[in-house]
Amino acid sequence: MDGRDWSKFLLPYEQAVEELKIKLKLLRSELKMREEYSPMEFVTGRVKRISSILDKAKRLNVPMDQLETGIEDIAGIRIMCQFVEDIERLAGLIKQRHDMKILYAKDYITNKKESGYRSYHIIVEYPVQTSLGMKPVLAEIQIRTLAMNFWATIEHSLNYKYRGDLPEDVKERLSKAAEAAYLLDTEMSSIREDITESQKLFEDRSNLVSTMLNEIQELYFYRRVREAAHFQFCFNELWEKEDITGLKQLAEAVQTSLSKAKREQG
Ligand code: 0O2
Ligand code: 0O2
Repeated sequence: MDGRDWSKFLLPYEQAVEELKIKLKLLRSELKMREEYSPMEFVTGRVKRISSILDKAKRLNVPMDQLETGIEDIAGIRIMCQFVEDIERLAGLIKQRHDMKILYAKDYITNKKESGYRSYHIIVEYPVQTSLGMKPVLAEIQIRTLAMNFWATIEHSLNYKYRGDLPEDVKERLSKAAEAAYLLDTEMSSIREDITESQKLFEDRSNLVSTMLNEIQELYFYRRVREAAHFQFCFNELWEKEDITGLKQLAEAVQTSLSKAKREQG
């Protein structure tokens, strides 16, 4: 092994992880405030342990003097999302930032790994400001759903336990669990669509009601008192019965009547 000072070597990576964590957590708060929903559940980060760096360098044949370019995840950030759709949104937001340079992305969601691993990785070059000047370091940002994270965490621990040599039956069970995690994500996405759909229906219904009630008021303004009173009566009845189709038809009738009144007036 070379005689490098590991603490000094890892310092800029530690700084990169801390800064990236803060920046992404701030993005999370900003989105929550602006949109009342954040596509980000939580953010974690770590600097790879020295033993893992050495293991990986050996596995990938990276010479010791090329660790900085040969190992891309010495600084690692992980963003967890609720829904698969959030991943694309976040990746887009990260790719348009100017405080890091996007090198490339690995989409293990469209192309899951043989192990069953799914996640979206973005490799970035992040400029760390040190006392010796600016130092660019590589960092890996992993974006995944909570289900993907659950699976990956368990699989990672099992691999550690069996030192990367998983018995066939464990592999098979992990593969089934990966399938279950995928189905869970799909199911949650469809529930999400239902939620969005019902929010939209609620919004449409609210708009329909407020527009119609304003138009009935306007009819009074045009002295169509009897008509307006009739529409108001129909509205009360349909509202009571929660008859949305009836309300839509009534809204059309109110609108026609109001247009006619406006035309006749002037
Ligand atoms: P909050 O508001 O508690 O969620 P730091 O002290 O900032 O250097 P940090 O960020 O605390 O380090 O440590 P780490 O390990 O990078 O990130 C842990 C963060 O992930 C913590 O959030 C945990 O609460 C959060 N976390 C871990 N597992 C889960 C989980 O299963 N669900 C949720 N919702 N959050 C989890 P923070 O940053 O302390 O903030
Ligand atoms: P850590 O820090 O222990 O998580 P490789 O494919 O490993 O030869 P590369 O090019 O870095 O090398 O690959 P990749 O696939 O982009 O992997 C980088 C990281 O993604 C890994 O880091 C894991 O965190 C995660 N990952 C990739 N494949 C799997 C998998 O099958 N299961 C799990 N649980 N995680 C995976 P490290 O180096 O393993 O380190």
